[in-house]
Amino acid sequence: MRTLRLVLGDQLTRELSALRGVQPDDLILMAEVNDEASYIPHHRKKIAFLFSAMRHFAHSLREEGLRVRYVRLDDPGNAHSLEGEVARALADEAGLQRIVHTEPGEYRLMEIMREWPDRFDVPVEMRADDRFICSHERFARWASGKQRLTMEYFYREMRRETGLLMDGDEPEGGQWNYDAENRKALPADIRLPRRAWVEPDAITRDVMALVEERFPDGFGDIEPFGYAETREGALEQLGWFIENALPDFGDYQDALKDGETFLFHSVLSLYLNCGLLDPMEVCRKAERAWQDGKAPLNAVEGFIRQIIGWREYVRGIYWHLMPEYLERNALNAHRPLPEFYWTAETDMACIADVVNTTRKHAYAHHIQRLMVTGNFALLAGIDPRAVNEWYLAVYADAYEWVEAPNTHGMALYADGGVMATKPYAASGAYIDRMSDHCSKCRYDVKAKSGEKACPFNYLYWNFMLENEARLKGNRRLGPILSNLNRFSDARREAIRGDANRFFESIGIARTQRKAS
Ligand code: FAD
Ligand code: DLZ
Ligand code: SF4
Repeated sequence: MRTLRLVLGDQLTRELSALRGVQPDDLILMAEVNDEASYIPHHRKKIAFLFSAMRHFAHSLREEGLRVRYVRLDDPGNAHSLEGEVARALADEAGLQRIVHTEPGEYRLMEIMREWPDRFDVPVEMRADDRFICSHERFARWASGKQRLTMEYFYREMRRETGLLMDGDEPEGGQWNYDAENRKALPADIRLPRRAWVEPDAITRDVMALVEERFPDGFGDIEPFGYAETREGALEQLGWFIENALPDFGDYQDALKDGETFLFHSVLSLYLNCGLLDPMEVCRKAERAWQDGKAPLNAVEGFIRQIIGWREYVRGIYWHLMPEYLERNALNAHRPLPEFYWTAETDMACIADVVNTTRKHAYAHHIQRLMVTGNFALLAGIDPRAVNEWYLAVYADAYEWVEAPNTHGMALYADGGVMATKPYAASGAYIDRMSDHCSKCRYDVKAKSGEKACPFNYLYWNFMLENEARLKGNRRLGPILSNLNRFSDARREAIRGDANRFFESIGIARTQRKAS
């Protein structure tokens, strides 16, 4: 049966379920469309990366002798929606008898695609996305009947099922998790590995010019580029990481350094999420490095946990709880997103550094996302919709299945505690301990109140005051809330005064969080 096979921009693997059984006279459809490129104000490097990776992937399919209909963003006649492009392909080529595609990674697109059997005259087959280790059914089975969906227990099941770092039924080294060893600040004299960036080729250069022309006012730098665009290039990046950064990945996983974003991180999420790398092959290579004595267990276990633990877990949570998940706003947060999330124009050195990095690379590492921009948004009570939109837009690895649980759940506690047992709220002391930002900041991280005080300090207590009633049943916050309970009225007023003055100064005082 001649088949139209649709491949989306984040499905760039020859192993894709939609390509299974492909025949030489089938037609593979790939399309650059405005609906996907503009539904959120994506970072321009994210768009350029994905379009170039799509074009390279289409090229590799053609080299294999397969037929590809590739629609460019500026092609005349582009319908600018995936549905419109499927319709155009069916109209232009007679004899296509069915449509096969792989389920999308975002709920918004799933809702559209679920309608396709009624929209088209030929049968439509939507196949499972089996690039993940844990299927939707497997996750639902794990979640069923549980009061708490604790990542650590999910992760242990994934370890058992994959056999990664297992010695029979027991974890290698006798422990499941070595996180306690993974919270070191960077020594001042540490040598950071220098990354092997990729020179953009002619295809990437074309795409960069297209993005520059079509999105002249969009967020983010296109140059310098530097990311790989093919599976071979992504495999080289993986090899570089395993050799040069994995050994120290564990120790300095949580560290922050002004002007340095990559540190010992892998910078592989953009390749994993668009299909250029497979999660199991990445984990197997890391496991091999430990077996060969090239990387310690705390590093390799920590790295593998991020992939078969966190990555699979957040996808499970997303599909298990959508669409209701994103409607939650458990802390009733309604302030608008400050302008400095886009401009980096703030005196807070830590935030300016993360936003600058984000603008330059469409990348920030986990602690930058969670404990700097995420923590600020949590403390300041920024509306989760605005925060989710920002994270979905600005990172090259961002798709809602992975962005939303991390932002809505982990960073903002907007899901009311599905992902985290307590809000990840932290004062300036945490950032000072893990970074060198504070020594470069105009604010004083030791000062608790007044003009010069680090805003994270009084916003931390203001957050506790605003949410005192909502959080009072949370046992993990017990000691903090009892401390708060002892604050005099004058002290409470001073905290509120500092916070309000600060909100005024950054232009977000207009919507107040409703009292609990
Ligand atoms: P490394 O630190 O080298 O980790 C290795 C791999 O583990 C990553 O490549 C990634 O695939 C996986 N991983 C690590 N942590 C997580 C996590 N919490 N959830 C899922 N996978 C994880 N990750 C995304 O891929 N896309 C997003 O849109 C995204 N949004 C985030 C938003 C917020 C507010 C926060 C706190 C985290 C977010 N993350 C997201 C998770 C994490 O920050 C990134 O995966 C990581 O920073 C990517 O950089 P890396 O490849 O160098 O990761
Ligand atoms: C992110 C993205 C962008 C910017 N552009 C396209 C596109 O033009 N065509 C396409 O097929 N996919 C694109 N994508 C990825 C999709 O948005 C992604 O497949 C869905 O969000 C589901 O995860
Ligand atoms: Fe950030 Fe406060 Fe440190 Fe400045 S003093 S860098 S605002 S934590």
